[in-house]
Amino acid sequence: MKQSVERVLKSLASGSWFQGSHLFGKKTANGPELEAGELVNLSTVIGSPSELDQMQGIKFKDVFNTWKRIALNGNNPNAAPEEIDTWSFDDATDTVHCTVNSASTVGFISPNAYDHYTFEVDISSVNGDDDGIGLCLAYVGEGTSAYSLCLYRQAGSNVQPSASPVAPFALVYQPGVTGLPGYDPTTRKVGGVVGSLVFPDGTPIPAEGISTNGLNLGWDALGVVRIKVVREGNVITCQTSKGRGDLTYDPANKFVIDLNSSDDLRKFIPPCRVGFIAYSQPNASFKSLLQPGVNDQIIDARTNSVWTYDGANWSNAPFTAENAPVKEGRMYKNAITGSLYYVAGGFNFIRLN
Ligand SMILES: [Ca+2]
Ligand SMILES: [Ca+2]
Repeated sequence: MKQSVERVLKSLASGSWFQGSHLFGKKTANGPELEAGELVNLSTVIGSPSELDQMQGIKFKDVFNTWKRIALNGNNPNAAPEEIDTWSFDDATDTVHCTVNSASTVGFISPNAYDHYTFEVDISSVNGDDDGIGLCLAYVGEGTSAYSLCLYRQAGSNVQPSASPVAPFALVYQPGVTGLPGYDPTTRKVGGVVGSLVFPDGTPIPAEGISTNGLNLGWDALGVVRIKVVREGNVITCQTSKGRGDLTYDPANKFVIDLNSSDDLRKFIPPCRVGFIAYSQPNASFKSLLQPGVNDQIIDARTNSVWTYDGANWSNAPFTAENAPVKEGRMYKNAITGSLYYVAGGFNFIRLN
């Protein structure tokens, strides 16, 4: 027996087992074999409509009630204390709206930190102002001092925590320092594009950026704008749609930054908190399509199927024994919903918690 176990262990592929591994039976054409694996695996498994809902999108009820509030200027996340709570929440539509024409960058910062994510959000405001709505892509610091990388989508004004002219789609480093390679100390900008973007009235934005405020209509005319951010370790890719009914991504309106390109940006290389922001834009609101911390494939234990997202819609397809995303005889925990499943023979999901 001892010899056969040793033979099995030696036959396992190098790197396939480690301290704490379990051995599991495996049925093959040549008869039974053993393979190593973890007793409990992290998974996107869901078992109810509300859990599916939870996995498919950020709940703004949670954002409103539990995420950190900021009224950011420079390195001070509480620079305008009177603007910290300037958000309303609508339970029926699960949306938040900015209630003021803020002087600081107001918003919400996530409790969790990420270094690999896809963040895709529809931003909008029914208000006629033309200022900034966006995302915080990385937030480092606690209490009274923070470093941040905030992505601003500007409808048509030169108002943003930077100097005029501003790019209509720009990543801004705060508090900012001089001497950062690729960093403009006047505008605090570390990346951004003008590309083929237009003012809310359809006028092309000049190549040098926006140097006016209030001349070309506002967010109520621009409508819904889609933003997609993909962070793969050090590299962050940002894309935006044009607005005015166009939700597609023109490659002209994309930029990439590498956090490993300077000492100042390297502070954001560890997993960082993210968030939703607005700058001087009343009624700013968000709809999250894909969010950090969630895989784009969700396993449905009710129907032995998987949900996948194509960039616009979720679709559902059954899995078979051949392409199953789980293995029989293993346990799967969903860290977001807290559920725990044991997958018995025949891919029978048994809920333990
Ligand atoms: Ca304005
Ligand atoms: Ca404003």
